[in-house]
Amino acid sequence: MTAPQPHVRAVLALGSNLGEREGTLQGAVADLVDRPEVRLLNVSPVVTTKPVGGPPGQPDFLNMVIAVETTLEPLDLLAHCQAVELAHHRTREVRWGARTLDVDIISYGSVTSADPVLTLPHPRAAGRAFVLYPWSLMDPQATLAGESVAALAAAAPDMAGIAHVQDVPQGQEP
Ligand code: A4P
Ligand code: MG
Repeated sequence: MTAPQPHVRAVLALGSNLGEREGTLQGAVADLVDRPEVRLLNVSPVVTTKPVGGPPGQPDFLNMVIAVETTLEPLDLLAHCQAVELAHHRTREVRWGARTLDVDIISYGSVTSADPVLTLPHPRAAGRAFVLYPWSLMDPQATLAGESVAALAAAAPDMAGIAHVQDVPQGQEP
């Protein structure tokens, strides 16, 4: 008999700037929680954001974050996120280039890792309004490495590129 795995709260960030972006995000959220080891806790609004980095002239992104409770180990959760990316026709050609779907693990409990395969918390999240702002709307009290997510969002250089907030694609509760 195997011991029950602890449930860990993780925050995932989703982005899309190619194809049917809103439908992709909705489908990806459904796929991410379509297994017993991953339970949806909370969903942010969808925000429209100007691309940060990457080739010039790429389309605007839709970005959002979700909170999940999971019994998956960190690397298994990463593999699951990458499988969902693939299911939505993600290809990896240009770093920071246009993509139908990007799913990043922003935090996994209080785990820290410097491993380039899975760096925790996500090494660039603390400076990116396209992650921090929807996260702060979902959870105004959220912290990242001890700092207020809302305050980090307000200070992030790309905050001015957030155009508007769209309707929440589904209910706040699963
Ligand atoms: N990896 C390491 N740590 C993590 C983590 N915490 N979560 C590794 C997910 N992956 C992590 O990622 C490259 C490698 O990072 C993976 O193999 C994984 O083992 P990728 O998704 O294949 O490639 P990428 O996303 O193009 O590269 P990168 O460096 O992760 O890009 P970012 O930092 O995710 O940035 N602008 C707007 N407005 N909105 C966006 O969503 N996204 C990016 C991508 C850039 N600009 C953007 C947006
Ligand atoms: Mg990524």
